[in-house]
Formats: sequence, C-alpha cells, structure tokens
Amino acid sequence: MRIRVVNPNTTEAMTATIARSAAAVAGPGTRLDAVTATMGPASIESHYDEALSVPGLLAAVAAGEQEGVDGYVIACFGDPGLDAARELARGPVVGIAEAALRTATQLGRGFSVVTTLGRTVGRTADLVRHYGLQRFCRGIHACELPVLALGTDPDARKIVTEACRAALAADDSDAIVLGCAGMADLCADIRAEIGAPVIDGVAAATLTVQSLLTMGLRPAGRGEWALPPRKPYTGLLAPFQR
Ligand code: 2AL
Repeated sequence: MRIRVVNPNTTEAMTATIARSAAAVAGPGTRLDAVTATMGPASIESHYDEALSVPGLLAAVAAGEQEGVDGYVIACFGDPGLDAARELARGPVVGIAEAALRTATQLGRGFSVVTTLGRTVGRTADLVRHYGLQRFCRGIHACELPVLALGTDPDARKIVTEACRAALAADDSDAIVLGCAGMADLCADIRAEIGAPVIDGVAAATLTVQSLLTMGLRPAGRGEWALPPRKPYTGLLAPFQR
C-alpha cells in the first residue's frame, strides 16, 4: 500500500522529521512518501497560515491521486483541509490531531495537549470539540515555542519536556498529546523522561491509515464525500479547477 504523508508547511527540514516518525512505525508492506507543500507558509501557527496552507495540501493530494497513492496523512496539528482532502481522495485521509486525540482516549480517562504558541490553544480546543472529545480533554497548554524553533532552538527538547511534565501534573492526566508535527522526534525521549504515554500524531495517523487500508476500509466516496462539483476557478486558484 502507498501512504503519502503531507507536510502542509513548506519547511523541508520539518518534512524530514515527519518522514522519520512515519517510517519508524510503517509496516513492511507500506510504501511511504513524505512530501512538502510546494506553496504556502513556512509554518502553520495562525488561522491565516492555516487557511493559506490548504491549497498546497490539496495539490499534494490531487497529485497523489494521479500517482496511485492509497491513503494520506495530513501532518499538521490543525488538520488543515481535512474534509476537502477527503473529497478529493479515494482512500482514507487522516489528520494528525484527529489520530492523536482519538488514540489518547484509549489510554485512560483524560489527556492534556501541549502545543506551540498560546495563540494555537483556541484552534486546538475547537478540534477537540469538533471530534467530540471534550470529556477526555483535561487541558491544552502552550510551550510558547514557535513551530520552526522546535527544530532550531537548542533548548527546545527541554522546554517541551518540561511543558509536558507540568501539564501532566496540573491536569492529573493519563496521557500527553504533542500538538505539533515538529515535536515528533521528541516523543520517545519525553515519554521516557516523564514516565507517561506521550502521543505523536504523525505515528498515530500513519498507523491509522495503514490499519484502515489493511482492513480494506475506504470512504464510500458518495454524497458529501463525492468529488467536488466541477466549476470555473479563477485568478491564482485557476490551476485548482478540476
Ligand atoms: C503545527 C504543525 O503541526 N505544523 C505546523 O506548521 N504547525 N502545529 C502547531 N500547533 O503550531
């Protein structure tokens, strides 16, 4: 099976981190490719960034459909463009927030999320509500590191680890969800450091897509999830006309 992991931001170094995390859990029968959006913001940490990351993401999914990709991971914790990608793809599309949050519900009664900047807390709360998981969510905490600092700040590992440790204690949680794809390479160390389950959404979503495909489960692709109706698209978005 072919699974494409899409980094909807345009930072190649972050795609490399994401690719390592997905490859670490993929089964022997899975062909993975991790791709970087060819247009859009360098990182996604505002509503504006998120909105403008969606065309690049959808272009990567549309290309994957031409190339015979079986399923997709959206490797940004805002799950940008998830429903639109589901309209385009024949196979399953799973966002890392959805996968990580649902996985956390299977590890106890309550989880905490540790995200990047404080301004992403509201979006995370929206996602928790959107997926119907409020009763499991004990808290959403920001470590106040910008997304790209996760890969460049020499103190990033320590800062995120301490934010996870503090969240676990403050919320009396059973698990921590890492709220950014750029935290994927920190997951194993943080788990060992704080002695609690820590969930990287890239691994969770890759395994979810792989499980769905292994079970032969693809979306029905009809009604709301049929291909979008054809119509003219104009201006810079003209190439998105199907
Ligand atoms: C993210 C993420 O996963 N990728 C990105 O660019 N921004 N998430 C976040 N909370 O800032």
